[in-house]
Amino acid sequence: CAGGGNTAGGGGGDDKVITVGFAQTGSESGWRSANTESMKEAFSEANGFNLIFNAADNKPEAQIAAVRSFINQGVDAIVLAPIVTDGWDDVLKEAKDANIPVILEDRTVSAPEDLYASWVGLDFKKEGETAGKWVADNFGKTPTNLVVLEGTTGSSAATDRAAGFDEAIKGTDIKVLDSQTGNFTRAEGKTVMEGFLQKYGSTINVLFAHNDDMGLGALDAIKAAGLKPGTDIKIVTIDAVKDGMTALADGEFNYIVECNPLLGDKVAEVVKKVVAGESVDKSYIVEDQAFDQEQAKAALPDRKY
Ligand code: GZL
Repeated sequence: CAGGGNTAGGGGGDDKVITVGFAQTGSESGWRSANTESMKEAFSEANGFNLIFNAADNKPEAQIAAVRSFINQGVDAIVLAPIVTDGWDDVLKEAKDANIPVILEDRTVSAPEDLYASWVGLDFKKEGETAGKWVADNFGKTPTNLVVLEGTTGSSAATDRAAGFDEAIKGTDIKVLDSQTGNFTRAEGKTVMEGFLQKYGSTINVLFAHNDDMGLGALDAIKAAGLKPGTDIKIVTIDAVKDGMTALADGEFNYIVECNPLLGDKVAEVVKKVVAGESVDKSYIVEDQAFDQEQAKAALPDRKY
């Protein structure tokens, strides 16, 4: 109705700046850098946010302290990319008691669902299944020795990818020689792969790395051992960041399952709705795809990360 639509009183409405505390895992991988960039772009001042950013250097106790600090600062909302799944109940209860909504992005927590407003993430189990199906389809009918570089122990990404992968290779002729964490980093991926090569040498036929960065670290170890990655040892990874896709296009990797890090816009949309008191879904899953060497060559020029 003409002129009658305005609400009385101060600023209010949707022009209030939303102060958000974002507790990021750290900067362990290329994926994480792309995710952080996406979040900082989405939670910009131009988009109506005041972002307080903390990266916890992959240390769960530091990340819990960061969330507690956001509560003490009285932020309007907290966004959390939890390093590990467990240990969150107490501090999420404190946020709830302080009436500060928590929105999860990327990985998940084991805490009760009523302690967070929503989760924007990816289907890690499906990513693991897709990687496992590729190994089963290509190598499952003959005796094949596999080693695994696992992600951060206790993270939902590592746990769920392992579960999906293991299910997909069940009943095949694939033998898991060894499986250890490389903590999603290049450096640790290289070190663990060096250990695998010392122990199993050229009997290793396939490497499954839970992310590109550990696979990229393993490339150095494989070459130092006089073996040709992508040929002597087939490599399948997850993420599809630029360096991984380049290794795939160059024939050093054989298959990559994407894990989209560009979650910022969706998370910002959910935060605005939650702060405005609107209802949101408990979870939003972002779609992934997968690439072989030819598909990587075609996709690389247009990749955003
Ligand atoms: C997946 C994310 C993982 C990536 C790694 O969503 O949590 O953590 O696969 C990153 O590269 O370190």
